[in-house]
Amino acid sequence: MKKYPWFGILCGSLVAVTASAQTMIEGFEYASDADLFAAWSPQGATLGLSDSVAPASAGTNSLRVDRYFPANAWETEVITGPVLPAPLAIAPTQYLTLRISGDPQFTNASFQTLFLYAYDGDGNFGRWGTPVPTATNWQVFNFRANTIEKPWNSLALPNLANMVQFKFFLYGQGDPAGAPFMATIFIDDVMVRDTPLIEFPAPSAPRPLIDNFESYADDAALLGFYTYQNSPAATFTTAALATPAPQGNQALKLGIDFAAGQYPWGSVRSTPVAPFSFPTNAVVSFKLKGDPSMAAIADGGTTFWISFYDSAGRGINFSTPAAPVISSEWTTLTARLDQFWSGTAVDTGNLVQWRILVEGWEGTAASLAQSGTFYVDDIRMTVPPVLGLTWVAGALKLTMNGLVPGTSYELKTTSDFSAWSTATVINATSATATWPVPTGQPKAFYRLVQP
Ligand SMILES: [Ca+2]
Ligand SMILES: [Ca+2]
Repeated sequence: MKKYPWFGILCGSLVAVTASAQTMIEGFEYASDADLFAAWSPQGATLGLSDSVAPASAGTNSLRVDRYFPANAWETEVITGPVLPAPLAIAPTQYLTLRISGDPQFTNASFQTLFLYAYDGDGNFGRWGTPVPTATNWQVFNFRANTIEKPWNSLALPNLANMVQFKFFLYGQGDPAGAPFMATIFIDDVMVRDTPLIEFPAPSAPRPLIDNFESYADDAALLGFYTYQNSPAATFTTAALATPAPQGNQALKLGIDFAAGQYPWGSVRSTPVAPFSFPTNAVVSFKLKGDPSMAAIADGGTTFWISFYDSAGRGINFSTPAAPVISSEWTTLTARLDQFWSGTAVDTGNLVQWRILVEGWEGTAASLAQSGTFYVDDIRMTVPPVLGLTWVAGALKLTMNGLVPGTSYELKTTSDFSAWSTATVINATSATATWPVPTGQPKAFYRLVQP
C-alpha cells in the first residue's frame, strides 16, 4: 500500500515539463469572460478580461481585478488559477515574471502586497511577493525562483520541480486596517524565464550637443551643473572653465589631486537633463588634452572615461588608453555605442546624465599621490546624416536628413572617385536640407562631410 504514493510522485516527476528559456504560464488570452471564469476564480473580487496590455506584451488581453477592500485587518483577495495540464519543473535560478498595472487607491492600504503563490503536487506551497504598484502604468515583476518563501500555513516549501498550480493573493489591508477603498489592477504574462524581463520605454530624441562648455557664464555656473565624484575620498578634483578652447571660447579644465595608492580617479557628473537617446548609429566625439607630467607613472590604469546614465543610475562607459591622457596636444576621440561597456542593461534610449572622469593609474599600494590637469571640450553625440534622392516637379533633388542645426557641412561630389570636389556648403538651420542636383550629368556620387 505504501508504494502507491511513492509511485505517484515518480510518475508525476516523469511527466513534468521543464520550463524552457521562456515558458508562458498564463497570458489571459481567453476568447471570452466565460472561458476565463472556467479557469480562474476569485474570492470577493470581480474578474474580467481587459484589452489593456503592456506595450511590449505579445497578447491582446489581460486579467482585470476589481476589488473593494473594507477596513478589515488583513483583508485579502485570493484568485485561484487552473491546475496546470502537466506539472512544471522550475529551476532555482529561473525567474517568475509577471506584468502588473496598479492603482493609486492602494495608498489607502495599511499593507498592500501582491503574492504569487505556487503549489506543488504534494500540496506544499510558497510565495513571492512585492508591494502592489500605486501607479497605473504597466510594470514588470521578476522573482528569482529560489527566493520563494514559505507561508506560515504551508508544511514545507514546495518542490519547484513539480509545480501544479498558481494563485494570486492580493493583500489590501494590514492590521490595523487603513481607509476602505475600491481598487482595480491588471495582471498579465505570468512566465517562467531564464533571465529577468527588462523593458524600457520608447527612446527619446537624441541630444546632438552634450556639452561644449560655452553656456556657463563663470565657474560658479559650471559647478551649478556638475558635481564632483572622486575615489578614494582623498582624491580632490577642481573643475573650472578654461580659455582658449578648441571649440568656441571655453573648455572644461579638471585639476585632479590623485590620492596615493591604487586606481585613484576624479570626475564631474552632470545634473540630470531631459532624457535623450544614444542611437545605435550615433558617434560620441569629444576633445581631450592630457597632462604630460603623468607620463612617468602612466600604466594600464591611466585612462579617461566618459559615461552616460539612465534614470535608474545605470551607466555605460567608454574608456581610452593612456596616450591622450598624457598628451600635451588636443586629441579628438570618437566612440560608437558598441564601444561603450556596462555591467548591466542600460536604457540607452533614455539617458539623463553623463560623467567625465580621469583615472590616474593602476599603480600599487605604494604609489604616491600626484596631481594632473586635463582639458575637455565639445562633447557631441552625432547621428550621421542620411542622403537620398527624390524627384520634385520633374527635377532631381538631393535630400539630407539627420543634420545638426547650426552645423556647416560640405557636400562633396565625384563622377569617378578619382577626385572629390565641393558641390555646395550646407549651413544647416534644421535637421533637413535639400539641394537641386544639376541637370545633364549622367552619374555622380555625393557625400556630406563635416569639415
Ligand atoms: Ca495577455
Ligand atoms: Ca567649447
